[in-house]
Parts: sequence; C-alpha cells; structure tokens
Amino acid sequence: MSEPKRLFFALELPSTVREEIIQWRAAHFLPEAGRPVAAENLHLTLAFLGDVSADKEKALATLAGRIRQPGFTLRLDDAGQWLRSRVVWLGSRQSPRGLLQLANMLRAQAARNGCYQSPQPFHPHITLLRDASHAVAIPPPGFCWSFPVTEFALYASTFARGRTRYTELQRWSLSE
Ligand code: 3AM
Repeated sequence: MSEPKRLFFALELPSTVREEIIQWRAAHFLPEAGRPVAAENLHLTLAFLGDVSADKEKALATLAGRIRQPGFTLRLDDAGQWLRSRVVWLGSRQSPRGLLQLANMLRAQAARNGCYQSPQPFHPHITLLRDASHAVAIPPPGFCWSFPVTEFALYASTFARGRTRYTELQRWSLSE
C-alpha cells in the first residue's frame, strides 16, 4: 500500500503576479519580519486535506472534477498579519463569490470524506511570510493585482532537506 500524501486544493497565481508580489514583499518587509514563502510556493489554499490515502485521493479528485462553476476575477488589494498563526498574508477586501463557492464545495466534499476541516470560517489568503511572530508594519494597500481565475488544482506537500515543495497532481478548469 502506498504512503498517504499530504494534500490540498489551491489556486495557482500567474507567474507575472508572483514575481511582482515577490518584489513588493522584498521592498516592504525586512528579513527579520518572517520567513518568506518561496516564489514557486505562493498559492491560495482552497481546502487543506491533511494526510490522505490513495483511495481517498481518487475519490476527492473525482468529486472535484464534477464541480461546475464559472471562473472569477481575483483582486488582491489587502494585506495583513495573523499573529496567532504567525503569517503575513495578501488577500481581497471583498472575496469573489465564485471563490467562496469553490472553496466551500471542496471543503464540504473533504469533510464528507473524513478530512478534518477547521470550524473557522474560510479566509482566503496568500501566505507571504511564515514565523512572523512579532507585529510588523503592513504597508497600506497602495498596490493591487487583479487576474482571472480559470482553474484550480490538487497539490501534494512534501518537506525534504529543509525545504517545502508543492507538487501539482491534477488540475481542473472552471467553466459553466
Ligand atoms: O496557504 P496557507 O499557508 O494558508 O498552512 C498550510 C498552507 O496554507 C495549510 O495548508 C496549506 C498548504 O500546506 N495547512 C497545513 N497544515 C494545516 C492544518 N493542519 C493547514 N491548514 C489547516 N490545517
């Protein structure tokens, strides 16, 4: 039997947006503010599944493939820090309805298949810094990225040689 994999559903960011975010982060946060998430790992988590068996992965991927909903525009115009989880994040002042609908569907499917889902409401965000244990000044959102979201994907998370790596396993299009 194969080892369980640590899985999550997420949105990938366009590479140009990722690069601009990296530059903005470098310009606004000192190195001691926290541990920067690698450019290739910047993503918006939709649903965290935890350690999942191959059978459950297959079942959840089948359910994800049945989701029918249109894409949406994601506007990143907000930033903040959560001291409890020690992250600095980017997000939206107003989350698109399609984003909430997609995440809620994936989280409900995960819960029905025995993947623990936090009772906390879903706060869509892109983690920029981890281990940000001291309050840092968050620059006013004089920036804004806006891009169409037309796909979502399932990722496996692995940790080796001090590095977290996210591997895309499967992706699906959002369409009517
Ligand atoms: O995109 P963020 O950083 O919010 O924090 C982990 C990351 O989310 C989250 O899953 C994403 C991919 O690793 N994660 C890790 N362990 C988790 C847990 N036990 C978790 N989310 C909820 N519960």
